[in-house]
Amino acid sequence: MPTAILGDRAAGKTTFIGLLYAAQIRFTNDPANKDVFRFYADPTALSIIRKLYENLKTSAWPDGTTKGQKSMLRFTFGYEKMLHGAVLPQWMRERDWIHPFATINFNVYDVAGEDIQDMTKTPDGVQSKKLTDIAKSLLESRVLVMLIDTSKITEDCDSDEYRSMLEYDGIMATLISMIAQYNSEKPDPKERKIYPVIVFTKFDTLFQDENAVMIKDMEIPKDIKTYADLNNSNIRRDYCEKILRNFFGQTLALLKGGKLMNVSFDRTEYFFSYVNTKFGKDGKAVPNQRKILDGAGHEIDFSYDEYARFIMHFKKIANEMPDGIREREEITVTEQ
Ligand SMILES: Nc1nc2c(ncn2[C@@H]2O[C@H](COP(=O)(O)OP(=O)(O)OP(=O)(O)O)[C@@H](O)[C@H]2O)c(=O)[nH]1
Ligand SMILES: [Mg+2]
Repeated sequence: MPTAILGDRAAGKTTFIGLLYAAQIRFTNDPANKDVFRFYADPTALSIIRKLYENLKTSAWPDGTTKGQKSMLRFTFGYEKMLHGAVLPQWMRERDWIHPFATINFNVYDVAGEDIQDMTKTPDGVQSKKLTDIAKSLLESRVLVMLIDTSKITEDCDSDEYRSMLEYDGIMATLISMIAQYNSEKPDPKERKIYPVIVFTKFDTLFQDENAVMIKDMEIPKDIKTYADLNNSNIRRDYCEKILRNFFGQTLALLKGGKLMNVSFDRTEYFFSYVNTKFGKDGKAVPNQRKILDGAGHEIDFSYDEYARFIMHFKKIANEMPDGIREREEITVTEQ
């Protein structure tokens, strides 16, 4: 399932991928999740992503992604398949599989914000043969992870930030439109299903900033004081749609309208991403680490629960449209 991570310059795309990897590790190794989830990362992905992980664990942000640079990171995610009341296909029954795993190939593209901006600037971008490799990979993606940098949301309509926020709203709307058009040409209706995901990044900056307009002006229910209050999925959806309605109206409208292109858009899911920061040697904010609860050592101080939720969202996709089914025993690792 090709997955594109879309976001403005410095919106936190590469950080998001690094944190997702940290969450994959923690989620897999958590004894409470025994056999719920496993992942495999190919060596090329590991050679890139382990650096990101090392950086975040040692208080460094990832390097900026340069224009034209495209990393494709390949993972396979495996999820224990629930069988209650399910009728197994004949071939699975013949093999006597009692613990099937649904697997999904999670191929994620990380590109520079600049390339994403450029893509949407070509009015004839979709029809023309001039599509860059990067644009093609993004348009082929079935899971669209759109990052919104919450630190850049502003109500000050005379500011430059306001203009760039509007511009980014337009970029996201254009991308959705391009993806709908591109996918509408595929003959198989199953291939035309798109799973949109919106991730609000740098969420730490929102709750720390007293001027965070969303909190004051959006009549957020008074009981929302911490991220934990957003765990309820209805509150979460209302809250996030409100942010979009107020600040990213074009994106929300196009997400709804995309369906008219004969492309099926799954319900948008929302997540929050943050890394808590501390002041580094040069006085700049760097990723913080915290002591592992009930253990030894340190871990990245980030919104792990949100990433665990994201991993479980992929379970839904894997169950709906698995790339493969494997017997659990086949991928059992020997515990040391
Ligand atoms: N406070 C805070 N800052 C963050 C967070 N995530 C990213 N940042 C900051 O945002 C900067 C950009 O993050 P990247 O992940 O490199 O962003 P990107 O979207 O990959 O950027 P390009 O590849 O250059 O388009 C980082 O260097 C950090 O300074 C976060 O969760 N909290
Ligand atoms: Mg980047």
